[in-house]
Amino acid sequence: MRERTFVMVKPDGVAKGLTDEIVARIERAGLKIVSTRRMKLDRGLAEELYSVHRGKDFFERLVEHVLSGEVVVMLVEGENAIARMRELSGATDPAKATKGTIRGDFGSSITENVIHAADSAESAEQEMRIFFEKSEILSSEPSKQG
Ligand code: FUP
Repeated sequence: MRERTFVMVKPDGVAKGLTDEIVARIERAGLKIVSTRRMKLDRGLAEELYSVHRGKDFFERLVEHVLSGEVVVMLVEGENAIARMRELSGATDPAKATKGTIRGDFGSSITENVIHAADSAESAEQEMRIFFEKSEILSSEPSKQG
């Protein structure tokens, strides 16, 4: 199934100069970056992105991390893009992530784990809406644009 998903290079990834390497891995996997923007999040955006984790003990640490520097947000499209991006990213904890995955190769801790990729169709939809215009989120296939 052709899908669109939300991906973000986190501040540790941007600071380590990994954006181009991550873009290359995404494209090598046959996925397409439809729209991208380098930006600084504000607290409202960060808390909205991670709203499912509100109240958990790591929430504040996570929000502080994504506020600590610039991020690169991306709208990624392709066949099974949501699952493919999760595979490319690897396990949440870099220590447990397979080598060859982005987190396995470059992550330094469970919070500073280089990349965020939406974990379901629902999250993808919700997260794309936070960062991209409706016209960008719609599929590029004319038949689906209504
Ligand atoms: P993932 O979908 O792989 O990003 O993982 P989760 O949704 O479980 O976690 C969201 C973010 O919270 C991840 F970047 C990692 C961070 N996190 C912590 O910082 N500490 C934890 O104990 C668990 C998750």
